Amino acid sequence: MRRGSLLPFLALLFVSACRDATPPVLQSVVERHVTSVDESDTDSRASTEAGQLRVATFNASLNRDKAGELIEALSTGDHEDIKTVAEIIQRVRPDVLLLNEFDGDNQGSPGSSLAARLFQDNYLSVSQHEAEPMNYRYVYVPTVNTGIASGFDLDNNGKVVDTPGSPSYANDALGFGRHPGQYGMLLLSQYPIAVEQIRTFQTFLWRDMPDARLPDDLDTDEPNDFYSSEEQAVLRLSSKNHCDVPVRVGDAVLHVLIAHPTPPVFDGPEDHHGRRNHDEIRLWADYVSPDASSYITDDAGHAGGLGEESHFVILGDYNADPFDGDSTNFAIRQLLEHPRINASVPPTSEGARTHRFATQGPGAEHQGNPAHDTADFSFFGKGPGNMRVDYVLPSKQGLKQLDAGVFWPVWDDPFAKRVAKASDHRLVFLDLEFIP
Ligand SMILES: [Ca+2]
Ligand SMILES: [Ca+2]
Ligand SMILES: [Ca+2]
Ligand SMILES: [Ca+2]
Repeated sequence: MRRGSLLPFLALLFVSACRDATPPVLQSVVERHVTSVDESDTDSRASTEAGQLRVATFNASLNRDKAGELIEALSTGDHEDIKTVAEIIQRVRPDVLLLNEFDGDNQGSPGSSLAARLFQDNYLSVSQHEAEPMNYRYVYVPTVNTGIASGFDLDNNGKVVDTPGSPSYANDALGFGRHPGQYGMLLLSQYPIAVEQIRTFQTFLWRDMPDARLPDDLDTDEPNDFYSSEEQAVLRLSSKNHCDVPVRVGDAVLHVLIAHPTPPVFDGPEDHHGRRNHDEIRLWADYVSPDASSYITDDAGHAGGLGEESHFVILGDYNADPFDGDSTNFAIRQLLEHPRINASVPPTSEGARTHRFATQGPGAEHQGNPAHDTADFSFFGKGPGNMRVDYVLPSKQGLKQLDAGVFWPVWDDPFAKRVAKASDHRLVFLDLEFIP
């Protein structure tokens, strides 16, 4: 958020009471769960060593259908699935971590939330199964479009639903959510967040993207008219928010680009979710392209994207697999094949590679390498199959990828069943080094 904005997204640092003084430990445990972590490197990795950092994304499935429910679960410190989420984080120990599907609330300090504080104090700060506690010094919780009433019948079911709580309300909201803040985002960092330079793109309208793939009502001659012109005047592109959060690592600045595009499913032949997912991903592809970003306007009214010299990492659940699933035109390839993005070595796990449905049942028709999958969508044999949907994508500029992995234990690992119960997604991490 830039200075001078009138919009209510003011971000302030949330500094936790105590600094994490413990060195990264338990690497041997991490190595049991991931395949691509090089031993010598992880042994020498120190989270605060100049120039190196571990960056991760994790859809932790900490969303609840009623406002206040997550706060309730976080208040006790003894919720089993949340303890598992905290343990995963304590074992991987990312320096910068995005959590997707972490419900937001307006009961915390600006730029944070009560849920974020309770998660830190009651779960991350507490040793889970003897893992070392983790104290993140810096927090950013953006406001999100999910669960904000649009005032229109966006799902065309004949009713404008503006009372929170129901799926019909969620479908008419600016982003799918039964209450404001559902499926929100939480960014945690050991490095200072340059709060004054945060840029958010929550209010950017879909129709303001050149050649937007606005869906079409196939029964009319008019093109791209699934949403009326009145609806297009309020319909935001981002289903949650897109945020450029600069993090200071020594003398360098790392632009952490966070988002969570809508799933490309639950729609009809007009493909309205698929098209939105595609264009939400495109926003970042354009944002890191100096010759394509001039149309992008942030919530403070400033236009343009990142310059060629910027260091960035794109984080989040993008709900799109490069080879399988329902995404429109394999939308994630806009990022994976982008000339400024280094996607050369996908994170892998032994757990995904050896998953029961990796290559049979739901996975039988998949084209993608099952070892690259990051989410368990096999649903005991009845789902679309495991997918690669969660990404940590660094810029080629200024960053070298050292190691990468997906925290997906093999099934006979004692931790595997708890991990599978806590979330359908797995944590994805990359170790990065700043290079001249
Ligand atoms: Ca409706
Ligand atoms: Ca409508
Ligand atoms: Ca039409
Ligand atoms: Ca797959």
